[in-house]
Amino acid sequence: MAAAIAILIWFLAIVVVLLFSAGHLGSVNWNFPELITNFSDIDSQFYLTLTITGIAFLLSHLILGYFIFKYKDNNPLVKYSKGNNRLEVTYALGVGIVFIALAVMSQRIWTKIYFAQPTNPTNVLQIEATAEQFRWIFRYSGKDNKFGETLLELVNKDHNPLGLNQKDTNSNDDIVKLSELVIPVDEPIKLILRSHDVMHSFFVPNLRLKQDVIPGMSMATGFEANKIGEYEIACAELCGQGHYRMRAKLRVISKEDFNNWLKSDPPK
Ligand SMILES: [Cu+2]
Repeated sequence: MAAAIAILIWFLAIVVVLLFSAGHLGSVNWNFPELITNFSDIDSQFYLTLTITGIAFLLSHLILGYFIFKYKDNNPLVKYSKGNNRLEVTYALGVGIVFIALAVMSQRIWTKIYFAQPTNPTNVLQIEATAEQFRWIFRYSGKDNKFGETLLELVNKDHNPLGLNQKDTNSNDDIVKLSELVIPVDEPIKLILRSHDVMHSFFVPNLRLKQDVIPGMSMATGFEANKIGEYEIACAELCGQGHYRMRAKLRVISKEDFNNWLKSDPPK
């Protein structure tokens, strides 16, 4: 019986490792979705962590099976151990050093992403994304490159979802789009995130970008997409009963198409 358990543990550990390294089974894929930004550090950090924890997982299960096998049938060799301080400290230190090193490395990547964001508004396309239960509303500043005033009392779910003040000349040319974020390819984008109600999270798996949106705060995030196509935007914060349907489309188009798209869309 003990031998069967040992073999089962080895078998399961090896199967799990093989499945993870394959990254897919037939058409079911659990690899990352296609990367559409030049920033690939998150992927390499993820695979580094996965490889280290994978090796630890495989080794510990092989050793576990080995001991079950070795001490099967009440083997008289079994001795009671009262613990070994030196061994325990070595284990704890070893694991601690590996995990702290991984944490420091990922912290550096996070800092790099955070501080690499485009900050100079003159050469960066600024778009505002407002989250509300349960949709995303995107606003472009229009020709003047300035976001106009919004007033809470003017908010109307259907006709004026952001409460644009039409008396403000900066608001007149602002373009508001529901559930579709259109951006030009290979252009730095600064996204200003706001929320109308509760906490949401702006998540684009293909960009490896996830930023919480906090009501009462305006937070900026930056990115650049390098591949034309359509991608999914999701809300990654459980924000209510309709959370599952709070998704939008990210459409990356050529710069020329983008300029035409902006022109073709009359300001509201
Ligand atoms: Cu949400």
